[in-house]
Amino acid sequence: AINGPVVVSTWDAGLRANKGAWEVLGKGGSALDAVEKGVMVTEDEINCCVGLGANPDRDGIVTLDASIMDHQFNCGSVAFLERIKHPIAVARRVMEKTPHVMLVGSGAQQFAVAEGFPLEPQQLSSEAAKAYEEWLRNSKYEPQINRENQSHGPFAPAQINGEWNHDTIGMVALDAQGRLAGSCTTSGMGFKMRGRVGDSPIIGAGLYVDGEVGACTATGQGEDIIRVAGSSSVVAYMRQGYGPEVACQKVIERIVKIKGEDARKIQVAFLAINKYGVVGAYALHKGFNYAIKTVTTEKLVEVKSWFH
Ligand code: SD4
Repeated sequence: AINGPVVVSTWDAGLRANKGAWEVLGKGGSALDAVEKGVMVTEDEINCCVGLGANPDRDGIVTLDASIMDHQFNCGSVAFLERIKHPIAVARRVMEKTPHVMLVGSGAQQFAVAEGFPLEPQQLSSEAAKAYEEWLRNSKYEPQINRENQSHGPFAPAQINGEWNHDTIGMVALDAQGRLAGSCTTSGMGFKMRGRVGDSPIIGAGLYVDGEVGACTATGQGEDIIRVAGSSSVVAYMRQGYGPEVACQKVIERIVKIKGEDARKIQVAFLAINKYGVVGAYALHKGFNYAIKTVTTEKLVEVKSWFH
């Protein structure tokens, strides 16, 4: 039996995003439409890490990454995209209207404009302008190549009140007809090097969907999600028969093994759903949560972690 429809998405902002997705799922719509509409809610909000209101790169420019995938291995993504409000919608157009999977930078922007997406002014939100100013004051205006310094440097995931905090939104859903889909959208790490691309727009890293098996999305330190082909690896474990939570845990354990002591300085979390609508997640550090919405529930769930 299929427990659909179900939608889950990363972090607290996921509660509002799930409502957006439910406008589609609740009416019997497709998981693909739902995951696009859902994360557009977050792209419209002022948020540290999603959409045009988010934190800029170290040169003061907001650059956005997004990806989308359906149950039949169709996928599309954009990276290093500037001045477009809804990167997720552009990613879907890449999927549906081009022979390609991924467009980046000025080419992605050119495609978006040709598709009728308005070119927004290049202007930081007042929240981001303030954060950028503070960052400029306290941080050396240079890339930090020393791993030791990464937890304090510009590539650091935000640690707020001692809790690891990110706001990339990743969403995976199962519709009433049993179709899976996923989406992921972000401004990436705050104050990143210009041109830096994280895991979120990389199919198999920030997002992966196998319609016969399950779907997974990731949040956290993108570099360490990419090097283990994170979401794809989680789906591979589900294909071997592991449940979503154990599948997520196994890939977190692989990161722990690879990173050693450095694993203490980064956050990574995976959120997965299988084709039966069973949801599971696992994080490197405590503090990660996801939002779930079904016909009967709507809540935030605290996720188990490797470090406590
Ligand atoms: C990235 N995974 O670009 C994203 C960052 C993130 O909340 O999750 N931020 O590496």
